[in-house]
Amino acid sequence: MRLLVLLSVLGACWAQYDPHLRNGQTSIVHLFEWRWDDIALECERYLAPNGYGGVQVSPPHENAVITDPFRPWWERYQPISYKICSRSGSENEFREMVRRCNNVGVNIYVDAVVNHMCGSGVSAGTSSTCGSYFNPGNRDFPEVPYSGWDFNDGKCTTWSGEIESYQDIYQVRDCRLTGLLDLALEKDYVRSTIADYLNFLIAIGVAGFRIDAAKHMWPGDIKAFLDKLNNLNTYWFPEGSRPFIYQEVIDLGGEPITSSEYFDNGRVTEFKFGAKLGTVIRKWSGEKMAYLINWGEGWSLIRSDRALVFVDNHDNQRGHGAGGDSILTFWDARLYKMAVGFMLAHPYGLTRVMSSYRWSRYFENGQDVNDWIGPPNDNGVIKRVTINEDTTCGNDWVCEHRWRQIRNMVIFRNVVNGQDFTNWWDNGSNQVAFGRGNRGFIVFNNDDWELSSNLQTGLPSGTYCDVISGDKSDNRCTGIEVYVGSDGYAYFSISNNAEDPFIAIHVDAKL
Ligand code: QV4
Ligand code: CA
Repeated sequence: MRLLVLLSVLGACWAQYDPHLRNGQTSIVHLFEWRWDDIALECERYLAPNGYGGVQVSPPHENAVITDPFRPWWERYQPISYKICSRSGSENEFREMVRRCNNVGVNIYVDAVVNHMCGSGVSAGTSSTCGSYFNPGNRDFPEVPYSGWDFNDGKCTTWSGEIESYQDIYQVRDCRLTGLLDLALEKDYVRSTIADYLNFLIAIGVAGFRIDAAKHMWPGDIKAFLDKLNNLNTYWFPEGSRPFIYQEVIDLGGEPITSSEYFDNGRVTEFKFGAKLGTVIRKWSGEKMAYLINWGEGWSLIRSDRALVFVDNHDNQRGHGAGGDSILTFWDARLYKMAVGFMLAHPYGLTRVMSSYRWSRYFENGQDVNDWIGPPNDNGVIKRVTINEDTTCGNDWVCEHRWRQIRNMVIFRNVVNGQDFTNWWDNGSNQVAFGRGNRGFIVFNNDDWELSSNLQTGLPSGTYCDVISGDKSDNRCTGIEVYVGSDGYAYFSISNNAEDPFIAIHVDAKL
């Protein structure tokens, strides 16, 4: 009996850190701005068959409709009610998406925007994705309802009412982030209203939440509404499953607010991951891949079991939020695939793959003035995700998650799940290799000359298909073949001019 109690306590203490991935999946994908009907299709036709464990969806609540500039992606971060009604679809379409994705073992995580409502400068009226009336001027959001009592106006100490310094922890929490009306989360009414919204989503079947702008809420206030959340829907999840929580906290150091303040609530986004890895892969500031031998906590990243990691996200791929110029994105495709490959092969953190849309960047003084451009659309209606013959996406959807190199590394991570980081090798520069126990091995050449080495892979002998240059199909390799001898050694030759200068092999891609 004592053991059962211990196990149940252990289970509980893992609760909010556990994404509830099923069938051994290890990654989630952010289908940024996708419509609910397209996500349902993608779960069934692509994500489940290729080992993706879940989808982070764009905010599903009703938001302000911004027409100047025309329908920017960021209008969705300006809630005006918690009705499930947005450019991605209606409540019924949202329900259908959750049902179909859950039924094929792909979880849905909702981007919860609960620190604020819309911008203080937005005009009153019914210009909203569901036509609800709202009046920011007098803090009137009747569809929730929220009124003046529910905002932080009186509490903020800056004359502008906005955050003016990130060195002041009170401003960061109690003032408006870029003019967004800041909710009074110390009030039980506000906490309960937020919990009602999230519980509504939990009842539908979602598996957890990204907590937007978590840095702008007191950790204790977040805990207060999380404690009001129900367990997950037992139609899909085991009895007693707690919602998975990952909080958006940008902590690159240098500010009084730190990620660890939020660890009790759940995982935290680790923005240092993409910023530092981008610097290494770009070989800036004297960084080189040989230094990655102690990647993870060794590079002062947060504890792996509290980290949600990514190479880029929807903000910093377009210069918003944090990470700066070192962030690699789909625009830097060759280096980006190496960075995502490294992220997925390395044991650190819970991994999130970004899936974007293309927009017409236009730089003035180094700044993309088109950073606001929203998803591909026909006069505001988000375009369907069309799938080409070669399995890529049309209609300007980038679908990084469908790139062979990335899709195959998501599978690689599943195959090596639980295996130790082993057999590190480097040439003292930018040629490195490492294994995951006896189930996978990866080699990178980011130097300006050929890699030609015999390396200890730790793998059983046999012929392996490189899953970067091709696939294993009908028991043959469509790309490079690698022969591992009985001593575990294999010869690797990687030209620095290769389309993708890295090779990855694993036991499920062995002939
Ligand atoms: C402007 C002025 C304000 C003025 C206000 C009046 O800047 O001074 O008071 O008008 O209304 C958009 C506009 C911004 C505008 C604001 C409010 O860009 O100019 O303010 O709306 O009208 C996204 C975008 C923001 C966008 C916001 C709301 O990045 O540009 O603001 O959505 O539409 C910090 C935080 C971090 C945050 C990151 C961007 O610590 O939490 O900044 N990241 C998350 C999301 C992000 C989102 C928000 C938070 C807000 O990932 O996408 O911001 O929900 O680092
Ligand atoms: Ca706040």
